[in-house]
Amino acid sequence: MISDKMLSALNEQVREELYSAYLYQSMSAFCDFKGLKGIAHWMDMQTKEEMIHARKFYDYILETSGMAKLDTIKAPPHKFGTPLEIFQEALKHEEYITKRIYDLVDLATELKDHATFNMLQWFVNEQVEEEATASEMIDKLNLIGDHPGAMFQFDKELMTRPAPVPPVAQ
Ligand code: OFO
Repeated sequence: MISDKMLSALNEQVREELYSAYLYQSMSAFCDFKGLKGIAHWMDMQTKEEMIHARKFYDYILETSGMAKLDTIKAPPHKFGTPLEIFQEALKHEEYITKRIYDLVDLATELKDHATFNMLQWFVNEQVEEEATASEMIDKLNLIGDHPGAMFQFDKELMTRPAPVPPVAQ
């Protein structure tokens, strides 16, 4: 049985992950509108990945006999800047999520909740990957600069991102 304090923090994280999905979907819509179909597709796949994150927390709450409480999700921004600025915003968001995951790990440690601590290790590793991916895109876009041909190629490459595969239940 999970403590009320941990349960409430995990429910809050479900909402944060759903907001992440909402944010990336909004970035996708903006990029699609601007004709950047590859980045739009990449953001679409990222949205699916965030839904998997939300589901993983949700399933864990149910598994521990907790009550999953879905709360209001705030509206994401609808206008973004250049592709470089979009990925910079994505990185900033991922750094925020990493901090939240670390806070959850700290709480699990404080409460001696070993099961939740173990579950969270998947997210600790996942956040390393999430930040690295956004950083890699920023590096590429810095190299591209305002070269339209290179941007066209970059956008085309992002079209190849496959759909994420949900992790096997632990
Ligand atoms: Fe992007 O990692 Fe979840 O929120």
